[in-house]
Amino acid sequence: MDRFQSHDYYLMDELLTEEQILIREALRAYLKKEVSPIIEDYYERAAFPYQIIEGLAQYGCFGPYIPEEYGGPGLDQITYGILMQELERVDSGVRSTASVQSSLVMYPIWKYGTEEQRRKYLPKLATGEMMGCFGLTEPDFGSNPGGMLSRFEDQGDHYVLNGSKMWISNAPFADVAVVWAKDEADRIHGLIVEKGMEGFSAPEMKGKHSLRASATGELLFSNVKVPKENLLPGRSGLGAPLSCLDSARYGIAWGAIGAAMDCYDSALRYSKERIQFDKPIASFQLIQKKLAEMITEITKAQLLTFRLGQLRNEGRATSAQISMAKRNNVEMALNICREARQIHGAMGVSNEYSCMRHMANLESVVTYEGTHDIHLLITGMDITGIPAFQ
Ligand code: TGC
Ligand code: FAD
Repeated sequence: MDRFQSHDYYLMDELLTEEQILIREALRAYLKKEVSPIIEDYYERAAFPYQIIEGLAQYGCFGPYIPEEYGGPGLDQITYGILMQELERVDSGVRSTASVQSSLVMYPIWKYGTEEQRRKYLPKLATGEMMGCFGLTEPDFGSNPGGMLSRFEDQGDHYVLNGSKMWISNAPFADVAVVWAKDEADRIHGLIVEKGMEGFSAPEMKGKHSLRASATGELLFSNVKVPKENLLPGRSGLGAPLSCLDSARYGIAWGAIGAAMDCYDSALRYSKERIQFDKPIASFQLIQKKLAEMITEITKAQLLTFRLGQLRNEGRATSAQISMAKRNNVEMALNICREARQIHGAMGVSNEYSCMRHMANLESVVTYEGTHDIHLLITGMDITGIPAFQ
């Protein structure tokens, strides 16, 4: 049973609107009823729970900030963050599916697509009738996507795409892939590749110890004919995919707090119930130190992220500010999962509690969307003006 209770130490809810709280409570109730009871089983079987797609769409998790004219709910950035936090409180893989659909598929089509592309894809992506994935990473180019080898050539009335991507969330079941590849002039562009195009396949990658309830795959392109109308014309260069990452990384900054809150809540409850040496373990100073530090770190992350949300709403958040929040919050969440796992003793390694699953999931989150160290270097570059990537 999902016994989660929210902890709001600095009364952050007072900063939210009534609508934001209603949206959060509705999603939380849905997740507690339909997703929490099944997530451990899907995680163990390394299967994606397709049946939740409809519910996630219904509660606004696919493209929360996409305007209503394109089928989205037209919500603000703080509500988008709150939704990601609720999803990741249950499982980072569930949040991943929504992050990719929203920020890495709908966002580039909305921002850089033609009006025809927006009308063709966005409404179906918002309802989950169509699912998408985002192909940037290649076998030899992860942190350095600018070196990518995937290419497309102009063949008159269409393009021909060749190359491969790996570690792509949602790839095995995606109907559309937003794929980043270079043209003959070495300039990076986004292309919308559809399932069923000849020469395109998306085999599943198996054997993950992390994010097991999320499907990950490769994208393989062998002379794939892509219609010219599938190019995203609005922006080219590495800045185009990186700007989509800004939106997804912002969602992760909120999401990671959700995983941390779940672990803290579980550890607090367990420590009051578990008796050792004739006392609840919560009465020992060492346990209190862990719990006190956890709620302090969660509260700091909540404040950082709320302010970032205000800046995003005003269009003033910088990429470097987003990097700082993603890096800080994911590390904070990982540390809290580890401490919470210890408070649960041996029970912490069992699937009766969520700490170990959250911890394993966050090992992917700390690497994808820019590794922990890449985000540190982004902050370093921002404050010194000197890039130290190479
Ligand atoms: P650099 O020369 O610094 O920049 C190239 C151009 O991009 C611009 N730019 C950005 N634009 C928008 N947003 C950002 N965040 C931007 N960062 C840079 C920059 O101004 C420049 O523009 P221009 O006009 O001068 O050309 O590029 P670099 O090659 O030195 O690389 C910089 C670095 C290392 C920071 C960047 O490559 C990077 O962020 N690497 C990490 C790669 C990454 O995050 N991959 C994520 C793949 S997708 C994923 O993981 C999804 S997981 C999904 C899930 O399941 O949730
Ligand atoms: P590398 O870039 O090879 O890095 C290896 C190590 O070297 C890291 O510790 C890194 O910090 C360090 N390093 C690299 N360069 C430097 C440097 N200049 N200075 C100091 N240290 C450095 N990608 C997508 O495109 N779409 C997706 O949907 C997607 N989903 C993913 C899902 C999962 C579960 C995972 C695990 C990954 C996913 N990724 C996706 C890929 C992810 O973005 C990459 O794994 C990530 O960007 C890091 O690339 P890499 O794994 O090749 O590591």
